[in-house]
Parts: sequence; C-alpha cells; structure tokens
Amino acid sequence: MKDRLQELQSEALEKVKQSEDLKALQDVRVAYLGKKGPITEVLRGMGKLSKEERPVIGQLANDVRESIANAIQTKQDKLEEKAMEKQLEEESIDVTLPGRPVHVGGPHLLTSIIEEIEDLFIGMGFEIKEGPEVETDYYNFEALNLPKGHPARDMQDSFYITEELLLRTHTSPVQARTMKQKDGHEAVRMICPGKVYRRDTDDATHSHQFTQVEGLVVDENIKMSDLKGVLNAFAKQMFGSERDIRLRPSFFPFTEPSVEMDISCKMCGGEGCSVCKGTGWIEILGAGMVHPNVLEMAGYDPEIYSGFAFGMGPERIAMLKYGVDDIRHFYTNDIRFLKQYHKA
Ligand code: FA5
Repeated sequence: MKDRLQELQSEALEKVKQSEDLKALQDVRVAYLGKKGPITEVLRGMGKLSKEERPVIGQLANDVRESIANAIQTKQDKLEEKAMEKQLEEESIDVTLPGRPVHVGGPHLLTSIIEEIEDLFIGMGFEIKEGPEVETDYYNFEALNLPKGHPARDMQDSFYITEELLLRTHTSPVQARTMKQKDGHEAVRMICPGKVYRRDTDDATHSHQFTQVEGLVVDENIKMSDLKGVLNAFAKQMFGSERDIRLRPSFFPFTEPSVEMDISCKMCGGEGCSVCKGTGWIEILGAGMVHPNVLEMAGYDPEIYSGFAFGMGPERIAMLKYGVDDIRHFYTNDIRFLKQYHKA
C-alpha cells in the first residue's frame, strides 16, 4: 500500500509538471484528488490493515495528498501569472500612436439658414409662431380665400389624408390661425418657419417636401411701403447691402395686391447670366397686402385693420446665398456636402 501511494504520488507530480494549461491541471486534480480517485480507493482498503500499520499509512496518504495539492496550487499560480503576462502583452497600448480624431457635428445648413432668418426678423420685432403640418382644408385653403373648387388650388398640388385633412402645402395657414387667436383686435407681427408638402416632381429646384417661412403683420394703417421696407431690410441683411430688390405684380388669392420679390443676381451684378437666366434678377418670395376677405374671416375689421404677408423658401435662399446648385443636397445628407457649411 505504501508503494502504491508513493507510485501515485510520483505519477501525479509528473502529470502536474506536464500540464500546460489550467484545464489540464484541473483534470489532474479531479483524477488524483477527487472522490473517485486512486488515493481515496487506497484509503478505503485501510480496513484490512493491522492496527499498527493504519496510522502510518493514513499519515502517508495525507502527506501524498498534500504534496499533490501543493504542486497543483504552485503550478496553477504559475500558469495564471503566465496567462496574465500574455494578456498584458497583447493588450499593451502604444502611447506613441496618433489619437483617433473625434468628429464634431454641426447644424444642418437648412437649420442654420432658418435660424439666421429668425434672428433677422426677431431683430425687427417679430415673434416666432408654429402651426400643424397636418392641416385642415379650412385653414390651408378656405380661410385664405380659396374656397373648395377654386382654380387657384391647382397652384399647390396637395397630399390629402381625408377630404378635410391634408399635409399643409404652405405655411400661410399659420396666418389665419394666428389672427384667429388674436381675436380680431390685437396687432400681429410674426414669422412662422416650418415644413410643407406638395405633389411636385423633385428636380434641382423643387422638392415634394421643403420648408417655408411665413411672415405676417396686421395693425391699423399698414401700407405696401411697410412691406417693401421690411423685405428690403431682410434682403440686404441676408444677401449684402449691395443687392437690390424689386417687386413684380403677381397673384395669390389671399393677398391683394400680390407681388413676387426678386433680388439682383449676385453672379452678374444685374447684367444677366445663366444663373438668373439673362434677366439680372432672381425670385425669392411671394408677398402682398392681406386680402380683406382673409382679415374678415379671422375676425378683423378690414375698414380698421390692414396687413401684409410674405412667404419664402429657405432652401432657395440658402441656394442663392451659398451657391448650392441642387435642392436635393439638403435632403440626401451627404456628409461631405454638409460639412462645408459647419461653422468653426
Ligand atoms: C406660397 O406658398 C405662398 N403661401 C407665399 C405667400 C405667403 C404669398 C404670403 C403671399 C403672402 P409659392 O407657391 O410661390 O407661394 O411658394 C413660396 C416659396 O416657396 C417660393 O418662392 C419658393 O421659394 C418656395 N417653393 C415653392 N415650391 C417649392 C418646391 N417644390 N420646392 C422648394 N421650394 C419651393
């Protein structure tokens, strides 16, 4: 029995020596020190021994167990240390490598231009209003002097949701909503930026979804010259003091008289070039004096109150100001395009 124990000891110690990883070491532990291992088996046979031999063999069995357990523990410590060293080596950081650049975002060009427009009008005492993008037929058309079946509705092909609900085709419904809120008595001086939708075919200057900024002033004694003064101040601040504006007669059912405002072409200084199609002028917005019917429908007495309104497309303004040649750039969001307009 003594020999058997010593044999098991040297066998186990050899296997510990040969173990190259923690898994192999664990196998040795289970094989020699486990409940079903050979040492336990030897101990089970101790009953057959004489009284004198029993404590000697018992002591030897314990010593053998302990020496195997110690050898396993020492080897385990070594293997763990080795594994840690390997991991540290693999994960070591080369502090001389250049750092990865952090990309800092910036506002979208369209957001910047709308904020610029807002700042200009806030500076002239206007407040900012908002209205719903899903609009009623009443506010989008009827309250703006465009009853059902009016031929001018064709000017704005619409996305209808139901007979009475549609995606607003312009920001002008916010005019009617704001005047209604003011109850026909208070003066109004507001602009309203927001998204609008039309069944237009997308091309370099048209999008089926785009933005507009509406403006409205209502008070006693508001005249066409006030409209011209405000638009002139806006155009010069937005595009530069050397630019001229001109108003051309136009038609909108909600304004009378109606105009379109052109700005002198930046490319040719008014001489005529391919950008302004040889005219020297580029159209930027529609405007006019609020139609008496619109004032009346909103509760204002047109004998006392008058007003002007305008509506512009910020994409077109940004295109002109920054020389963007295709409106689709605003919506395809190519980061190389957008990055050019991030302010440092
Ligand atoms: C209107 O939408 C009127 N509500 C503007 C207005 C307001 C007139 C108040 C009078 C008083 P118009 O359809 O012209 O008008 O559009 C105004 C501006 O929106 C245009 O000058 C243009 O800059 C822009 N716009 C129109 N259609 C598109 C489109 N499909 N894609 C991009 N911009 C467009």
